Amino acid sequence: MARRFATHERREVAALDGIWDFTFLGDADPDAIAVDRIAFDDVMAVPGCFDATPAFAGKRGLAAYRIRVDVEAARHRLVFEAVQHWCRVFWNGELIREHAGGFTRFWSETEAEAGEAEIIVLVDNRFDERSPLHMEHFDWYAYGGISRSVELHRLGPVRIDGVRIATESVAARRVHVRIDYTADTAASVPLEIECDGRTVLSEAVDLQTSGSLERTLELPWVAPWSPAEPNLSLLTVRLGGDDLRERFGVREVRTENARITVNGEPVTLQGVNRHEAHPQFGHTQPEALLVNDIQQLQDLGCNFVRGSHYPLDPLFLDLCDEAGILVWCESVGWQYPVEHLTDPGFIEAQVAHIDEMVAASQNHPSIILWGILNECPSWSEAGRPVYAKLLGRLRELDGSRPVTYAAINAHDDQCFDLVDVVSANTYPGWYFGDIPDIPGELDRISARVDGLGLGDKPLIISEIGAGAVPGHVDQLGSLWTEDYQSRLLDTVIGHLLDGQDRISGLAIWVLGDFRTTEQRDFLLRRPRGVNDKGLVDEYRRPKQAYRTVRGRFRRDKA
Ligand code: ADA
Repeated sequence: MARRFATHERREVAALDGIWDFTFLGDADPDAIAVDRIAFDDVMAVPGCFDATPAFAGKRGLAAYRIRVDVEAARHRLVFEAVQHWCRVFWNGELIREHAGGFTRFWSETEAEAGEAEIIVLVDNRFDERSPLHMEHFDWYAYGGISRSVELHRLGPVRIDGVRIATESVAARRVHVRIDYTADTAASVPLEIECDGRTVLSEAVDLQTSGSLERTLELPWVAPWSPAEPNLSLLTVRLGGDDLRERFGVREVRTENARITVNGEPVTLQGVNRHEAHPQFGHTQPEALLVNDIQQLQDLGCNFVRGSHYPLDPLFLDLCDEAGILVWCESVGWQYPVEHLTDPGFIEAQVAHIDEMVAASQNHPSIILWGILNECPSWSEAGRPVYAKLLGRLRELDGSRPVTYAAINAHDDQCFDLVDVVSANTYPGWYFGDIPDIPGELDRISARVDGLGLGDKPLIISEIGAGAVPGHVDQLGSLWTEDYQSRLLDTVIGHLLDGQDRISGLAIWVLGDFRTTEQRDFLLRRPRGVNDKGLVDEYRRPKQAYRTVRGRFRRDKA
């Protein structure tokens, strides 16, 4: 896929993005489909979301995608950056992978024969037991399709499956590198690591058929990454005949004295939540749209973005790395009921999804927080073990970043002791109370957290906002007007930036308007079928609140 750097030089990679053959199979049962007899009568863009296109708008069901490629006899890896939200992958009629979850990278491999190969992907966007992570009642539209890029990699006898680069010491410019590999047979092969064009390691290593190589590297020439100076480095690993390049930044994120610090410097997070959704492209994010969003974040004076409520496009994260925008990256989830959180199938699916999220995004220096389970029952005894398990899994995978979750009700939450950063969603002046109640509500949240004995943990308001129908104004500045939203956010920022010092992070709900679920009770609360708490509308046109927030966030840069 188009990243901001080439990920391979030696490994042969073919981009499969383009127009694929397509057909919509509706309510067909995927188990009953003979893939060799599918009649492809249409075409579809990859990446793309079929249910965002005019012909299939709003459709739920099974769809089939097909592409034909010429390959040489070799092991091949098909890499999907994301498929929404359940799929089966077939190579010349043979099932080679099933995947559920959406929003994360996965791959499947096959020993290909020389000649033309037919790749068919069955994609399902229905809500059923095949996709335990998706639910109909989420407050966003779960678009379906091959939503991010697809690549075909030709592999040799040794494969690099991942490279993780973690800062050990900023002062010493020391990083720890872990190279995960698989190999056809145990063998001795050369390992070479190059950073920013300099060879930093060259040796022979003994490989098993799978395993990891770990090395510590000192990179004295590298300048640290920070929001103000987002310096980036490129690390190329060559192992046997294979290679993989990753980009990283040397930086440390910690929590100290109730603040998040980057390289020891406390940061105040001022930013927004961001959905990856567009009326015409669904969850697919054309490059121009990503650039648009980064420009608007910078123009607003944001130094922070929360990826709500699923892992973000890798190219967006590349752009955040370059812009020095700090990111909260979270696993897919939205108000799952208690029964869900106690279902072993669901927990297993969350763990697999979290593993994929971390594998795909762990080298982005912009990511300073891992999150899970937006607004789920962290208030219940039954929910607590799941929070403990998933936060524990995140720490196991990556102990270098703080972990958090966004609580739906800070006043009765039971799991704040489990996180490094306490995060609360709250809607004073919208779902309860009036605009003048906002400072009191924010102060009560701080008091509750401190009252729990957690005064040393950083506290973030991870959502707060109000709906505004684009262009809607009246004499009263009443609910749903651009005036009301603007006044509400002005009060929020005024209090958080100038009225108190306990809360050190804010993510306004939300950067852009986005389509909500098709559930009727939601539609009755969401004019135009859109969650319209955006600072910009779904086509990124600024509302009045955009200018208000911009003025407040940029107060010292005007
Ligand atoms: C919640 C939720 C968001 C959105 C928001 C709203 O806090 O986390 O996804 O649904 O409310 O607009 O009501």
